[in-house]
Parts: sequence; structure tokens; C-alpha cells
Amino acid sequence: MSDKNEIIKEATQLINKQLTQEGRRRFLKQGLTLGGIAMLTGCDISDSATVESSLGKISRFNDRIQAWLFNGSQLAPVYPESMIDANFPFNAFYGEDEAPDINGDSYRLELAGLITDKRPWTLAQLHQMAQVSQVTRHICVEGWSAIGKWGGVPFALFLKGIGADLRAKYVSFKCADDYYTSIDMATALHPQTLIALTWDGKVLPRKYGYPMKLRIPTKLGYKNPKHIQVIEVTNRYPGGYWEDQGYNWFGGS
Ligand SMILES: Nc1nc2c(c(=O)[nH]1)N[C@H]1C(S)=C(S)[C@@H](COP(=O)(O)O)O[C@H]1N2
Ligand SMILES: [Mo]
Repeated sequence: MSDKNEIIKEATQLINKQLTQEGRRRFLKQGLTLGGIAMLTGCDISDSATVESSLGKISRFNDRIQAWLFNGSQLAPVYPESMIDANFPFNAFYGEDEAPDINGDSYRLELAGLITDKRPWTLAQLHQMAQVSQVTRHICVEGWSAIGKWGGVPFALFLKGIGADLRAKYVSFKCADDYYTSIDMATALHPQTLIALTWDGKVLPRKYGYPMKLRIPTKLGYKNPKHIQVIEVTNRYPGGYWEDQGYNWFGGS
């Protein structure tokens, strides 16, 4: 993970490369905000490619600040069962009828990248591991949040069991519906990050990610992949479906 000096060095380089003298003065006064970016960069605001690339660099820089601030042992809030939302929303980049319809018997979870034991997993094998459950709030950037209960296998135990390289930077997920996303290793190892096999005490319903999803209460909704088919441990930045369209990669909640 990046240390403080590396981040400060990177910030200095970014500021020197991208900002005019006036911009640099404003930066020192106001801090690096997205709102001020048009004034800060030396580029013409009508040159959208340059603006996009500056914003992209700042978003990637913010990822590193967030990763550095992330405390791997600080827990997301948990709630009493009485607060569970009866009408938990469905969300995906398509409608509810189009959610993948996966056969649990033939399903195999594939493993790739920096992992010692890459044998695929059946659903039954996942159910044989020790199960926990938690009631947490799911927050979607589209403007809703809801409390739900998910049960399954702590992801850290799974990663250790398969001999994943725990010093690798990223864990990435490919889903049955062409969705993909990725998380930092500190979040993967967080005690509340779960391979979720149940929702509200029932087999995980199709619309919520059957046969399994990753439930990460320290991250926004789009960082919680449903219908996972492949898990890869890697040092190469994997991006994500929404992240590659400009959503912030770290996506903490
Ligand atoms: N495979 C897959 N996972 C996904 C998505 C998706 O479209 N496909 N959408 C994400 C978004 S933006 C949200 S808010 C949550 C919604 O999860 P839910 O349907 O369980 O509420 O799933 C996330 N994971
Ligand atoms: Mo979302």
C-alpha cells in the first residue's frame, strides 16, 4: 500500500505538471476540489479530453488517499433485524427480468491470478465453510440506501484458504452478466467483507446475485458484485464497469 511520502510526492508532481501558477496559488488556498478544477488546470475548459484526463488523474489520486485513510479494522455500522427493509431494492445496469438465471448445480466459481490453489469451487463447497451473517446498510450512488441481512463466508478466510497472495494490490471480480469490479486487498481482508450466499436468511435470490455475491458494507453499492463467476488476485489495475465510466474506483461508503 502507498505510504505517506509516496502520496505527497505524487501530489507534488501532479500539481507541478497540471496547474498554472494561478492554479497553484488557488490550490494552496482552497485545496484540490473537483469544483475548482476548471480554474486550477491550465487547459481550456472546452478541451474536454484534457479536462477528462485531469479529472481521471485526480480521481485515481483520491483512490490512493482513501486507501491510505482506510482503516482495515474499523467496522461499518450494523443494525437490529427490526430495521431490515422489507422492500429491498433491486439494481443493475438492466431490468430485473434480465438478471442471469444460473444453475446452482453446474455453477463453478473460477479462481485466477496470484493464488496457490486455483481449483474451481462448487456451491456446496462454499456452503460447507463456517457461515456468519450481518445486518448492514447498502448505499447506492443513484440516491437510495437500504438495510439488509446477508449471510455467508468471511472473504478473508476464503482468500487465506486458497493461498491468495495477500500482499497483492487488487482482487477483481467477473460476473455472469458482464459486470465487473475490483477492490483493494485491505478491503478484501476486512472482517465484514463476505462471500454472501443468503439474503434475509433465504438462499440468495436471483435478483440479488444468485448463486453468490460479495457483500462489502464499507463500500458503495457498485463495488458489491453479484453473480460472481471469476475471482482474480492481481497487481494490475483491473477497473470496473462503472469505474471505467468515471465512478471513483475506491468507492468507500
Ligand atoms: N453483477 C452485477 N453486480 C452488480 C450490479 C450489476 O449491474 N451487475 N450493480 C451494482 C449496483 S450499482 C448496485 S446498487 C448493487 C445492487 O444490488 P441489489 O440488486 O442487491 O440491491 O449491485 C451492484 N452489483
Ligand atoms: Mo448502485
